[in-house]
Amino acid sequence: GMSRAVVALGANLGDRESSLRMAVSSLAALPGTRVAAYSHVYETDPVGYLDQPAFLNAALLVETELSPAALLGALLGIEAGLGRRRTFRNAPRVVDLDLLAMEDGEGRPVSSATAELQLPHPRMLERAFVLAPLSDLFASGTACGVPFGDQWAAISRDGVRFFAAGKEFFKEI
Ligand code: PH2
Ligand code: MG
Ligand code: MG
Repeated sequence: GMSRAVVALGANLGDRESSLRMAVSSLAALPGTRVAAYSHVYETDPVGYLDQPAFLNAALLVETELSPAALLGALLGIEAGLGRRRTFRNAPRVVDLDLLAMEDGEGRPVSSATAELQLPHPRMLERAFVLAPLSDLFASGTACGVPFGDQWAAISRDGVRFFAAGKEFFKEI
């Protein structure tokens, strides 16, 4: 069957809204892939490198026949196609598409520890700008085998502001 994947989106350069929408429509157009659910959109203060504009962040639940490596390659291709230039760690970006967690076709969580791909994403539980959209997607508090609900209840939500309802924001794609 199809694998399930959780993808986090971020944008803080140029037309952030357009970049998020174009990234989602590009993802939905990948072979053997559909967007099963999208979160609300949040405006978030930068974390890690502070001297940069606010981000828009969201997350998607994706169903795909692609392998984890192929999906990661496709995400990097979409980033590059939308004009992402890689400079330094945590630098401002037109769009960032992070593969957070994945399940194989039998619903088993995928783990990976290669240089190219770490699954689950090693920092996903540290960031309220990731956990807020995850909590929209997974009322159970577990995302493709990764429990995050306790951490979402405990983490500071400072710097994470509701921006738009996902249903409205992504309806034109
Ligand atoms: N992404 C980063 C570093 N810092 N801060 C916010 N608010 N949102 C992000 O998506 C983000 C960040 C590295 O990918
Ligand atoms: Mg990234
Ligand atoms: Mg990132």
